[in-house]
Amino acid sequence: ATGSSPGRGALIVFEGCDRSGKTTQTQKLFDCLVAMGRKVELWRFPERTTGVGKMIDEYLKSGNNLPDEAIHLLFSANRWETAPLLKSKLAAGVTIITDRYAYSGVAFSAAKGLDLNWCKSPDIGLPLPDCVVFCDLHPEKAAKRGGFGEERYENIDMQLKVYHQFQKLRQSDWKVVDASQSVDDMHEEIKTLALEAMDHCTSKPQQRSLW
Ligand code: 2DT
Repeated sequence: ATGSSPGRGALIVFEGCDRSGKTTQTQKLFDCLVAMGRKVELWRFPERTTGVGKMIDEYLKSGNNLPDEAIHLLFSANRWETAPLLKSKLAAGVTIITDRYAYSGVAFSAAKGLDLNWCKSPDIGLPLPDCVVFCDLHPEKAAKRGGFGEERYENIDMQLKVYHQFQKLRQSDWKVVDASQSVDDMHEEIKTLALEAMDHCTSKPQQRSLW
């Protein structure tokens, strides 16, 4: 035995507006890390398969009309219900890549007019990401990629407001990646960032929390 502990996994969060390539890039990063033999899982928020997640899914498909505050708290609860598993995976050395996290939670609700600090409060105490990759694509450009989908929020007015809120939330340590470049170039940039974050976790054993 080498005697060295494997260290904790990294929490790598992807954020950005719709059609900025988050889903493509999270999948590519996941496949690449698996091929490198790393312990890694691909997550997403909302996680629509849980009880809370099913309510969120219904809301997004406009099946129910909850007040903005109520749906905000459900999105947060959806993170909290999976947080124990998330924490234990990270502690066991599994790197978690996630397609959206609490920043989407705040950006979307604040875009609807809710107070930013109110929006942040229910997520206080969730695991702090080790790396936030912001897939930066202006919604006007995103719209040219073939239009938005059918779900609630998937329209240009909302996306512009969300983009603006993301700018407010953006912190100096965010990794802002130009999402107008090619899929492969973007992947190479992200791969480097992810590997750096994973290395860093060995020297930062303590998992910190939001915000
Ligand atoms: P997807 O299109 O990525 O499945 O997201 N959203 C997401 C919120 O309003 N609050 C949140 O906390 C999260 C995680 C963003 C579905 C939509 O849900 C929005 C788009």
